[in-house]
Amino acid sequence: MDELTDVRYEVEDGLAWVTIDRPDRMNAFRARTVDELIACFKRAWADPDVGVVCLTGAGERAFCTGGDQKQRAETGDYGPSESGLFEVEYLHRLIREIPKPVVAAVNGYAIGGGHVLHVLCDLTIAADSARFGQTGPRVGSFDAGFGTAYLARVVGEKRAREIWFLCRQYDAETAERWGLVNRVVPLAELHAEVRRWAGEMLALSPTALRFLKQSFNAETEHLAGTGQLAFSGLHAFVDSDEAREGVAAFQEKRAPDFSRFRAGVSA
Ligand code: S0N
Repeated sequence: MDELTDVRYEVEDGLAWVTIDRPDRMNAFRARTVDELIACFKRAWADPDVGVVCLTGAGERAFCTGGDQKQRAETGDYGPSESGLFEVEYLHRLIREIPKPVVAAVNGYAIGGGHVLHVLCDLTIAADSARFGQTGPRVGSFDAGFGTAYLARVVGEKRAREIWFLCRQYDAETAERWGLVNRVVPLAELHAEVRRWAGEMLALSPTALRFLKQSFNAETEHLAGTGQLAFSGLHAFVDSDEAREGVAAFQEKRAPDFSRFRAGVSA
């Protein structure tokens, strides 16, 4: 990928900053954004000058608000991509597999697919203004792979189910109390705090960190199979009238009405 339009990539003293740069869409991702994020993570993986990667969002309002719902309302998908595939599942794999620590710097809303991205990062440092939550059941989507099962590892089953079943938003203090973030700082100090944490990791053995990351991942690697199943289900679900009601409601700025979909088809 030669030209970056949706993401910025900067390397600063061993730390690669990967910044989703779509503030007019609250840093929501379209297919091109995902392609660019993948290219940036691969670049950081290959670069021997990079020891730590930070994923963040441009501006002060949002880290990432998930899939671009306006694009989805316009075209029924997330727009064109290099391969023809919407590769968000591969992006999830890459955040886990890059053998260097990945820090999420959550500078605002981490919502929907954007929340899943920070959950998958090794560490999360949040601004005190950050807000966290899942919205899939409101807008006609779900991430029933790492987005649910790994989240439950992080915050516990009850809280993970609450996050998905109620689609509430949580403030940074709650997220820290729940173990969803490692540290909360004032927004103005977020960059410096990430720099400090990166500096400590950059002073350590990269090979030891690589083995440690892989050993942490090994415990939950089986969830990749669940994730594949879940994405297959999601691809079928997003074409349904039920999912379309969620997209239309978001676009029309009204509450969705899912009442007609309540009847089950089987036990
Ligand atoms: C972030 C929220 C809570 C902010 O609320 P607030 O402060 O009241 O601001 P708003 O006025 O709502 O927003 C300001 C402007 O930003 C636009 N905007 C916000 N989020 C998005 C978005 N995700 N996509 C596009 N535009 C967005 C608003 O529309 C508004 O614009 P204007 O000023 O023009 O009206 C609130 O905005 C919110 O709840 N946002 C939606 C969050 C959301 O539901 N995200 C999507 C969740 N789902 C996913 O991410 C799953 C996608 C996926 O991973 C997938 C994977 C594989 C296969 C398929 C899928 C799939 O879903 O299809």
